[in-house]
Amino acid sequence: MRSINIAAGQLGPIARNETRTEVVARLSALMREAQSAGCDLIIYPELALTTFFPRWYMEDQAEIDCFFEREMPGPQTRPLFDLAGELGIGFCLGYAELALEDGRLHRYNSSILVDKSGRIVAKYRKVHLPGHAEHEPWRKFQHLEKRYFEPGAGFGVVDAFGGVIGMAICNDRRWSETYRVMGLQGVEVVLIGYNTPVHNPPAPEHDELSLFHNQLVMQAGAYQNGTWVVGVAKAGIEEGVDQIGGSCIIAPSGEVAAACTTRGDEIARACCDLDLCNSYKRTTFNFDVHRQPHAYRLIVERKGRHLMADGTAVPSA
Ligand code: CDV
Repeated sequence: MRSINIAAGQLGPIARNETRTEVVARLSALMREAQSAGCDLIIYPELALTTFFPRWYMEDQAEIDCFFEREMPGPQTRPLFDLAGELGIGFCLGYAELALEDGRLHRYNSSILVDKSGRIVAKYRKVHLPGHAEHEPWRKFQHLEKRYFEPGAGFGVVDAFGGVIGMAICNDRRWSETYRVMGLQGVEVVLIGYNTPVHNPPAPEHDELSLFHNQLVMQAGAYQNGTWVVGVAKAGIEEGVDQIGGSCIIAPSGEVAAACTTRGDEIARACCDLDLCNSYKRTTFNFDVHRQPHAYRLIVERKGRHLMADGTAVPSA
């Protein structure tokens, strides 16, 4: 059997004044616990090294950049990589990335996959950046990801830990394309960190469904693509904002195999049988046999006209 023993490494709140060293100590404690439980890999949340700073409007770039990592590993994160190598356990870590590319600084909401020797084997930059770019004082708290980050380029997969692994971050999990693009590349485990407030300022009527929607999208993504999905929260009341927990590991059947029960630092673990993916990939969701890509080009009939996916008119036969 091909399997990966995976831990969802949920974090409770991180205060604004908590140092990287303090946070890395919390991540290390979870890593040790996961390794003693026999895990090969631990997944941490989105932006796991700091508080979720896009909840604040800031103009001072130096203040904003305090939440970003200029190198990975850097002096304060190196101990986590060293510990992974020492314990022989991999990890997936979300953080704010400051990158110098083409002679220009770029800021991304990123996650990396690190193997059991402490080496980075894949990086993902968040594609679906929710929220807004300007200060919206009517909100109880801001969600300024569109101000602080630029979007990443796509959803790749990597051969690692004996399987095909993909990453996504928070809002990405609500989009079926996220899973399908990776599903088309044969993904077997999708790793997702998130920070999701209970309260949704533009649509407060959704608040009581926050946890339900979280599970709904990840369970559907897993089942419809025959893949394991690991969703990991930064949970609890962080700087006055109540964030959902609900970290869980979902099987290719869509069933929850393991789940956290608190909103603090906690691991949930499951032995993920990768061969179980084939039971779905070779039957109900055998893409080569059953998908009809030609039919997906026609998306809507608007005002009596059929439109292509790009909004142009359907060419006449
Ligand atoms: N960090 C996120 O991407 N959060 C979004 C919300 C709620 C704005 C999410 O989809 O969970």
